[in-house]
Amino acid sequence: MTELILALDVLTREEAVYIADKTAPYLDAIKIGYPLVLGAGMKIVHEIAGLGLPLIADFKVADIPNTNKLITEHAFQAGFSAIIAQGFTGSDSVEACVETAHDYGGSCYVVSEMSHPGALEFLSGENAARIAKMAVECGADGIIAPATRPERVKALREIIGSKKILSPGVGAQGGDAKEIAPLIDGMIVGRSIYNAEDPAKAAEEYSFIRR
Ligand code: O7M
Repeated sequence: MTELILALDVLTREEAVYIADKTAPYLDAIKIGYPLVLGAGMKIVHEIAGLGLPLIADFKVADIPNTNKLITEHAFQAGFSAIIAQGFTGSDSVEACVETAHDYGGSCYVVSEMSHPGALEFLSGENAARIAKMAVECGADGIIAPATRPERVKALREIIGSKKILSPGVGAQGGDAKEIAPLIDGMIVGRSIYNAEDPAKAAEEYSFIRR
């Protein structure tokens, strides 16, 4: 079974509450990041948490260890149950997020390789592999890897074993849900659900990955 994670990148409280409410029956978790938090404020986290789904903080935390710790504490106090950190900052920064997340009984995922074309300029191949290995050594719960490049997901799986892979890039970015689903633990989907005329129906169409 692969989990379906909605990337709730809408900009207002009203849209967020409407879409989260309609799609919740088809979801395993909701990912909230800068677009919504900057648009609606952190109080939206508490409101969406009321639906009872796990909330993943996509702040791609990428700072020195102390700042990473402060950001992670803030996220868990706001109601998130997982946080996403960048891995390129190095093991001490990643450890700060992992340890803080675990102190709160939550999870931490580390971005190893991104899904967009520009990701190939600096953070793919050998560097992505090194980040994935480091994420495992730091005790992270899993990594973020690109649904747009299934062959890279397979290569990163070899490195991380049974740790989780959460994977964005299907739909709007061109990744194929059927192809990527068997390779990953969680599929992150944004625009092809929240921009659909009927977001609930669009989310339901991904239900085959959850069986
Ligand atoms: O389905 P989309 O393209 O509308 O949305 C994808 C979501 O995944 C969106 O929230 C992106 O910020 C995020 N994402 C990527 O698209 N690519 C990545 O490499 C990494 C992420 C992500 O979630 O990182 C944690």
